[in-house]
Parts: sequence; structure tokens; C-alpha cells
Amino acid sequence: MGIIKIIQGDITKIKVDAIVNAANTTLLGGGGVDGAIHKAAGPKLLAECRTLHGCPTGEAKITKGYLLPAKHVIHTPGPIWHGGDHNEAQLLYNSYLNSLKRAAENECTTVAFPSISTGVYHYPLDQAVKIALTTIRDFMQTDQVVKEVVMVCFDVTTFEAYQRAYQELG
Ligand code: AR6
Repeated sequence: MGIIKIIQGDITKIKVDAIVNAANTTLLGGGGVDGAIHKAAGPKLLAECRTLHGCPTGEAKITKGYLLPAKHVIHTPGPIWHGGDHNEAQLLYNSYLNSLKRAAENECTTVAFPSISTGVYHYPLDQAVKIALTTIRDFMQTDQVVKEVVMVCFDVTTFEAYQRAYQELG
């Protein structure tokens, strides 16, 4: 059984086995955390991403971390919020679960996540936070590889939402 930590910070600065990127289905970069990760990792990350030929929403693909302190980047496109009746909850669950599966397959014991889909993709924060924390907790209850997951919240509103939900989780 691993531990979950919640911090406020910049995921590009975190030294873990894998950081997760809230990507889009092209895997060719964008704004937000995706842009920050590509900028910090350098152009070799984009070159490797080009070989992956995109990724469906909710799936996850792994690359090296290049100039990042993290050894790997796990890229997952979360769902775009379309009101809640377009399978968004299942797809967000899939993004967390498949990212954790990629981490475990690649012997990553420490993993850092951003708050997937709650930026440009407009997933309601309080709903996304519950899915994130329960999926991570449930995965670590049975998985033997992933020992520590850090939720890296960029802004204080996101940080407080994760802290609140974490306390409610018990
Ligand atoms: N470290 C940690 N979290 C960050 C950082 C950072 N350096 N920068 C931003 N965030 P978003 P999405 C937070 O929009 O909603 C991209 O263009 C941010 O404050 O990055 O999944 C992709 O290419 C927010 O809390 O991702 C896609 O097209 C969270 O990360 C699209 O955005 C997610 O915000 C994906 O949208």
C-alpha cells in the first residue's frame, strides 16, 4: 500500500520516476502543463512523441524524460468536458488508471500527476478531484510497484480542492 502526497508546485521540477502529462490526442504538445513539460524536456521529447502516432482519450503512452528531472513522461489525453453525459467520468478514470498501469509496467515506483482535464478541458474541479484520488488509492491497494504518488497542484484553488477531498477520503 503506497502513499499519496498533495503539493502545490510545478510538475516539471519534480524528481520522480515518471511525471504524467495532461496531453491531447495528437501527443504533439500544446499549452498548459503539456507546453511546460515539452519546454522543460527539450525537443527530443517531441521527436519521440512523433513516433507514437497520437493516443486516444483515456489511454496513456510512455516516453523518456530527456532534460526533465523525471526519468519518464506518461502522456494521457483526458476528456474534454461536454456537460457530463459524454462518458467524461469513465474517460477521466481511464486516464488515471492507464497512466498508473504504464508506470507499474515500467518499474516506476514514484509518480507525479497534474490535475488532468481541469484546465483548458474544463472538467469541474470537485468532480475531477474525487475521481483522481479514488482511482489512485484503489490502484495502490493492490499494485506492488507504485509506492508513492504526488498530486502536483499548480494553483492554490486546485491545491485546496485536493487537500479537502483527501481529508474526506479518510
Ligand atoms: N505543473 C503542474 N500543473 C500545471 C502546470 C505545471 N507546470 N501548468 C499547468 N498546470 P491543462 P487539461 C495545471 O490546461 O485541462 C493542453 O494544451 C493547470 O493549472 O494543462 O487536461 C493540452 O495539449 C491545471 O490545474 O490540461 C491539451 O490540449 C492542470 O494543470 C489540453 O491543454 C491541467 O490544465 C489539456 O487540457
